[in-house]
Amino acid sequence: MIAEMNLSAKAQHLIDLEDKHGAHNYHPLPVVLEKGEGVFVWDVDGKKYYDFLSAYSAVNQGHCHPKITHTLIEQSQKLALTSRAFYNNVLGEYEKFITSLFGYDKVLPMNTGAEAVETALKIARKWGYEKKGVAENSAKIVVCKGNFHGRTISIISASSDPDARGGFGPYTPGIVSIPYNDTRALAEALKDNSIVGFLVEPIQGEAGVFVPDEGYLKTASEICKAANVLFIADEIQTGIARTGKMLACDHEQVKADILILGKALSGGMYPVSAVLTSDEVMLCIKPGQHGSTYGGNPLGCKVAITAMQVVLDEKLAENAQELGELLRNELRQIQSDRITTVRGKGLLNAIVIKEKDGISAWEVCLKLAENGLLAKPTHGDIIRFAPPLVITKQQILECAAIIKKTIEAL
Ligand code: IF1
Repeated sequence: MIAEMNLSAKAQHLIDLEDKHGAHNYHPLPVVLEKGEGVFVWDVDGKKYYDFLSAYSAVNQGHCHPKITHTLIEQSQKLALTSRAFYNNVLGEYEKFITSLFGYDKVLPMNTGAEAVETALKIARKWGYEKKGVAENSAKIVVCKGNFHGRTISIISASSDPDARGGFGPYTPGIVSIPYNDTRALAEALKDNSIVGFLVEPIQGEAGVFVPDEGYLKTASEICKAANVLFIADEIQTGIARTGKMLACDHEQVKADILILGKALSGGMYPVSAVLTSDEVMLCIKPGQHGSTYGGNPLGCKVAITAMQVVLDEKLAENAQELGELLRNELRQIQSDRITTVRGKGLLNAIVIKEKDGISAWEVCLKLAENGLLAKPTHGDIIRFAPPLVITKQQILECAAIIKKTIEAL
């Protein structure tokens, strides 16, 4: 067994504070961060790390990107929040920008990812009743086993993870769960005419970066089209250049009927999420039927415009594509029976660790942290590697060397 990390009194004090006063809904690595810049973060003792989690892909643009920080400061000194009771001078500009960028008629702005997913489900149900002619209160949504779409009651009702859903019932009805990466199961499920939407992650993140077979998204979207069912892509984690294209659906030239974005939409600076769709679908929602106090606020809108501009200007999709391939190649060359799988797309990657002598993915992550690289284990044996997309070739090679050294030393 590897001993727990040596913590300074300062770090231990801060961990104790969280432990005593905060809910115990997380089990973090024992690292206390206080500063971030680009691909790096620093702990309270001044130790520097590569961030290979990127706040679960929210900081694709890198920590504290100067342009995004500048926009946040500037707009926060002018006007931060008006609510949607009045118009503001930024929302329209943002709506035009984001709909043009992704090729949709309309956007509905929210804040967190879970809220955007809920919004998409509400829109799909409304569309089902008003346009598809589904009988009142009988609309159903198809989801995939192993999904992760957030933490609300309805979303966890769609989850198959016992931790995520256990003990939180009763559950929201109208959800049908099918295996991921299985177009036959989808075609079968869509024989039910009360199905209004198919909610899917283009790559399952929480499941451990599970990349479906090539053509899965394309075929699934065609099956939906034929059955008059909305294809709803949750690109909260896979979107915004993470997988080597602006959207993971772009790899298969698939255009979702409803696109859900969050996380990196604001470069980690402020919670901004969005639901994009056509006029036909979006206009099923009328005044008073949905909203949010903070959704569409000028501060979030300005931050999102700058965050998206950074992704375009710095060609982050191209960088993710190229350096993702390099990283996977380097990882595959590590000579160790500890790594059983290397998988991913762009800079959304994972390795599967074989547990031996009591050393599991958790201990590997502790060792990686000691060696200056932060990553988080999931499901006991999987480690996600998802650095900010501003990382350079030189840095990727250095990180691959850290990972190699760590694994080979076990
Ligand atoms: C946590 C995972 C990542 C998401 C997709 C919606 C949401 C998420 C595809 C909800 C959020 C997060 C939340 C985070 C852990 C994390 C995660 F491991 F759980 F699966 F990223 F890989 N759709 N994902 O990935 O967005 O409401 O959180 O803004 O701590 O729960 P949110």
